[in-house]
Amino acid sequence: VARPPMIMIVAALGPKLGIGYQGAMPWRLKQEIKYFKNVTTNSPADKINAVIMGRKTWESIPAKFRPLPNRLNIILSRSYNNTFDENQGIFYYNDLNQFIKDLNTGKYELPKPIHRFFIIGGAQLYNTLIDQVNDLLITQVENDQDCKIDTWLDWNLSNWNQQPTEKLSHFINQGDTNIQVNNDFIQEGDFKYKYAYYTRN
Ligand code: FOL
Repeated sequence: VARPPMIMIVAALGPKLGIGYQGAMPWRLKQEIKYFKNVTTNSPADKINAVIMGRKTWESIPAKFRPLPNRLNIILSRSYNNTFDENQGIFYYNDLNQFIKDLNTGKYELPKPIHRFFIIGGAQLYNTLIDQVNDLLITQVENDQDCKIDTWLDWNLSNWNQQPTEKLSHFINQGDTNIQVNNDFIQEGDFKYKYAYYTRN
């Protein structure tokens, strides 16, 4: 039976739920972004994932990396008119639920059905859409030096549970990939981080 695609959040979070500084991320973590790429791309062979982002996050992605390849890209902004750029494979929508409705009513002929929706930021989207998801793929970033942050999330994670690493591994390795994860900190420059998986209780 066909199941509706799962919607989840993927984010890298610093101390006190800090996520940004001056319109960009407060850190540049090469291995971590590879993890992001793997996790958001990986799907069973007959399906494709979708990434959903706000307009400012889209603009923060280096031009040479966007649209994020091998994923459907959905950009949200109040000023968009719910259109699809077929050549680039980019959807411009002003409402995520309208996009899901248009998918369900067969408005678009997709190359493959959608496996998972990943909400990839930024702060505005994370804060408003957390109520619509049951799974969070969180990279918990700590910094040795003090790093500047001017954007924090307003999440209350008290009703969420961190899952064991085996569950994270099972969750992200759905296709034929074998993304290695464990509970250890990874060090990159001045930062260290670990990968986590939260679900609602
Ligand atoms: N979640 C996590 N865990 N880490 C992130 O870096 C992250 N970033 C965003 C949202 N959630 C995240 C939003 N910002 C790219 C750049 C910025 C960005 C998201 C993605 C990007 O260029 N990604 C490429 C890979 C680039 C590379 O190899 O350096 C991609 O194909 O995904």
